[in-house]
Amino acid sequence: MTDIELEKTQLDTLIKHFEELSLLKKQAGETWRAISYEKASRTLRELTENEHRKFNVSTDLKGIGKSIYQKIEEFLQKGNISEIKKSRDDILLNKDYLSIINSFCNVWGVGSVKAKKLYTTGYRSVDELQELVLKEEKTGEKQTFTSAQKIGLRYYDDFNKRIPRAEITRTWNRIRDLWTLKHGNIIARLDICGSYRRGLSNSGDIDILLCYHSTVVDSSENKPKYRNDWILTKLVETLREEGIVLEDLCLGKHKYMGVCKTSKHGKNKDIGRRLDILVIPQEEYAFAKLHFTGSWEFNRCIRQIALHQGKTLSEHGIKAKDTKLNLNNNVYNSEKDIFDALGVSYIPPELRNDKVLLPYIKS
Ligand code: DCP
Ligand code: MG
Ligand code: MN
Repeated sequence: MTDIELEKTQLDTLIKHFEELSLLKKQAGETWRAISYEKASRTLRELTENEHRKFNVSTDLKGIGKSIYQKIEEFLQKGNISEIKKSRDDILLNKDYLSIINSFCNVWGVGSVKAKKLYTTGYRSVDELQELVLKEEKTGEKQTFTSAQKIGLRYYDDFNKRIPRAEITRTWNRIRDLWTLKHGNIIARLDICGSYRRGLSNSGDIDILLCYHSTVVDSSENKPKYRNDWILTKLVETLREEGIVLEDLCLGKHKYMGVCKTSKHGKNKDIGRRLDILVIPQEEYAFAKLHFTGSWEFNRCIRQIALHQGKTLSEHGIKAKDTKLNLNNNVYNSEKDIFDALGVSYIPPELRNDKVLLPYIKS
């Protein structure tokens, strides 16, 4: 290998190049490469202090191995290092890739596996996916999407619009009145949870939680007459008849997810809104209410506090961590009962953010 002798200005440019390479590799998540370019640039900077700027690959310079040496040679021959352009392009490509995958995952019902598959097939925008659905429906070709995903695509823009608080209140009053009119007062407890209950001025969806009077008994069978799934099915049926529910995304025994229309008039009358309804057994109600009020980060913290005390907290109840024994034997009627059991003073919904429980976690 020939000796390399560098002018001061060349050395300065090279240092800049290796610094940039280090940064690019860091951005690409290639930590080790980033460190090795950083080392090289540091060594070259030290070299500027020396009289001798001559070295070759066998010179024992810290951080300058064969691959760095080759890049220096390339720089001296061509005036640039091709790896820099390649790394810049990679980063740009990766950025596009991530933002496309993100937008696909933002379609209701599309997860990361499906999103990646769509990308690999060549789709690059939600618009293209929407066109694909239309084409497949027209030609009767094989279907790329489930029926829920198709709804997700049809309402893509709508689902990304926040729902004003007053619109949720109004919708809920309508739902409650309709239900009472048809089925009487069999619902024992009911709350709008999620961000609405936390006091936000607008929400991503409408989260309704309810439970029925478990004391209502069918005299012929001596069993609770109104089972969860019966209530849920009936409620959704009523809402569909009234033109409030537009589409179903999924209907389980306890949980319904769908699309509803909240306004008959006004500028929002044509927007499809996401509706979640949960029907919970009365003894689990307080736990479900705490969970579905959130926030997500608050839930994570309060579960961590329970874990430190050897308990696992979920939307169904509280258990001993090791024996898995149910600790719900005392009756937990309200959220306050759960806070009390964990030794945490009651925190109102408006304050249930990611930070409010930190003092309890540190101690
Ligand atoms: N939740 C949770 N973990 C999940 C999903 C939900 O802890 N994987 C809880 C916390 C949420 C609550 O359920 O606050 C309601 O879920 P939403 O997705 O409706 O979230 P928010 O209502 O908080 O926000 P948004 O206004 O976006 O609907
Ligand atoms: Mg919500
Ligand atoms: Mn929800």
